[in-house]
Amino acid sequence: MNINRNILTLDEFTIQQLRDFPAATGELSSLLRDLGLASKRVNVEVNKAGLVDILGDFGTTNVQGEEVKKLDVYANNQFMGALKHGISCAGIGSEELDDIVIFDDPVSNNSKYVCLFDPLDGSSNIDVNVSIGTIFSVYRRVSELGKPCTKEDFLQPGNKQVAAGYVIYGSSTMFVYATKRGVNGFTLDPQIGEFCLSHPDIKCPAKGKIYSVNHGNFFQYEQGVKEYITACQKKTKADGGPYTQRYIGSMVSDVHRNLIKGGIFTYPGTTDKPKGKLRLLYECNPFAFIIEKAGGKATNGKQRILDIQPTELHQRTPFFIGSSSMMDELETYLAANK
Ligand code: P6P
Repeated sequence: MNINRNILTLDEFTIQQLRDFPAATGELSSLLRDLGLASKRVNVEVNKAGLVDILGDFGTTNVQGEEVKKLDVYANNQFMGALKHGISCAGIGSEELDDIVIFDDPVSNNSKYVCLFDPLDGSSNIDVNVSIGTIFSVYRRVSELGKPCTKEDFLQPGNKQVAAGYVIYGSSTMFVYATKRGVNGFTLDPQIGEFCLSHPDIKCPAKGKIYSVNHGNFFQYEQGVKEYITACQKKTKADGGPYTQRYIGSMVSDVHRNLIKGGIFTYPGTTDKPKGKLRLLYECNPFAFIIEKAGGKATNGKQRILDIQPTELHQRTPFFIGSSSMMDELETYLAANK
């Protein structure tokens, strides 16, 4: 029987991974499907945000001290709810919540994984219809199965992640995730309501011509960063340029573009904010895991992001991520100005 199933859905793909790895229990596949379901629910609201009174401030501020938009709260609750009602997650950490949420029920306490997420990154762009995204990170627990998960489960270095990914709510909605076996992208087909494999085995080009930086902070950057940015501006055809500067102000969009086309994204520390703005656990670690599985690099300017030992749930880090050759060139400027 000739079954034309050349376009795999996310669910079919994750289940196929089980076929290829019989030792797998299916818990990770189940967790990824839970995240996919929550993403579809958030996508519906993001796509109609301008039509219903879901815009505007929720009247509170989150742990980051930022205005909380209603969609942030909705997205947070969708991802937390999907994971709590699943069978694979013992607890979560979220940008929107001060502390971890330990699910602490018999099924969850026997679940192997914990998940960290930024439910709606770039939410300040919601009101102006700029692409936004969800970012997630999955760890195998280090705490004892059968008991509630603990803070230590969430404070593992990024090199211990078992999966990481993001959803980009853009001109189309994509679910991109990485495991040790590589990076795969799925585009939502609204006609069937399924994420379909559209970008198999994503690799980040070793070279690129796009650099992403907030030039408004230029004079607050360290010397090596300023010199690298200036070098990007001076690139000619003879040395792999000219480069283009692209900065959307929505990290998921900027990093996704650079992952596909090649490029470098930077959110350096500044004199005002030496640790930068971006969060290690649920923004930088997941993207660092993804980019490395795709052949790129990610550092804090001094060390590999994935080797940083976290100490706090919401800690920030300077962040540089992208094509390997561009990251190598950046590192020469940073090293020359230590
Ligand atoms: P700035 C969005 O608020 C965000 O967290 C990232 O998605 C984005 O890359 C960054 O902040 C933009 O920050 O300071 O350049 O506006």
